[in-house]
Amino acid sequence: MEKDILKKTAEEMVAPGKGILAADESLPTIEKRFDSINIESTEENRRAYRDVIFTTQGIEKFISGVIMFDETLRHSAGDGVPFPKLLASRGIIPGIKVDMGAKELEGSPEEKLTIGLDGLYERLLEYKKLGARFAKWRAVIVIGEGIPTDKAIELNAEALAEYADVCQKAGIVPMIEPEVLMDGDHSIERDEFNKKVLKETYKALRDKGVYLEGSILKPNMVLSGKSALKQASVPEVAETTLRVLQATVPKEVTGITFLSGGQSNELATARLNAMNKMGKQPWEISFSYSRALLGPVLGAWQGKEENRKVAQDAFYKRARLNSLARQGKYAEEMEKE
Ligand code: 5MM
Repeated sequence: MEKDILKKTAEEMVAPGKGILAADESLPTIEKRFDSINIESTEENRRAYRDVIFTTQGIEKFISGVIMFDETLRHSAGDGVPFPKLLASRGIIPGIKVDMGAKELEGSPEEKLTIGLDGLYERLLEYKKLGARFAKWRAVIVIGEGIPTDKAIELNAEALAEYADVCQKAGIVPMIEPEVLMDGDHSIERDEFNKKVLKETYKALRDKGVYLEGSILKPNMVLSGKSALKQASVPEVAETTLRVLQATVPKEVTGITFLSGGQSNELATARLNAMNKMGKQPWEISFSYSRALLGPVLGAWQGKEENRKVAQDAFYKRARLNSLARQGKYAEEMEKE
């Protein structure tokens, strides 16, 4: 295992003031996003959308890496330069989503188990040739009546550990994403599932001998359920999330980059800012947002080339504000600028 390279890449991914863009929507997900603006999910529309995003001038000041879907890693910008090459030439690290989706868990139909371990090593070697230096795998944990079960938590943790180990053997940094969904009406005080998921994940990673310094954690923030009547305040979310992470995430881990998970753009930014204002942590605290960075881009673009500039301005704005939040320097008034 090339530990130095893994550690250096992980550090670059959470370099000061920078975070990750998750542009790795799978085919069904991008179709849903495109449906919301009434455009068809053709291969060219998907390429054109990523072209608008990746060619935004100046984003390299805020974005350290981009997670792509298999198809996107093979696409090129309008001028023929492959996306991974274009990004790398601007100092942005190309990354790839390597899981093959979350499928129904046998014996517990409301729960999910992420698949994609078959042939993973070979796929990683190909992705590496195409320019990828880190790889993401998302496990999905659902809170509900009698769930999550221990089985769902353990099987997903084992799969995450297996994938992370294979990544490191291929010289690729694993970006480990155990997402506890925010769906439901539970109170933020019910943070026991978040703790359990992270505890089991790190137990499995340690058992496998995964080199934690050469890895990144991509967790959810600990929140009140989306439909809970009482929503926790920004400081409550920041405090609870950090408390859960401090109790479960080893200090050797290089960085924590949150997913946005359906939070509004502004809240995802404000909560990240609040955490970064709470003093130094053992790991860097940053972002790896998809919807909270790209929601406004999609709305501005509308599938039309003439909207390229406004769409890029929308992306630049969210990337800049999250970069500030990643340093604890964001303020709500900046939204109006
Ligand atoms: C872009 O969404 C990612 C892939 O999801 P599918 O495999 O279901 O298409 C997802 O893993 C994403 O990278 C993270 O969840 C972060 O996205 P959000 O929108 O939660 O910030």
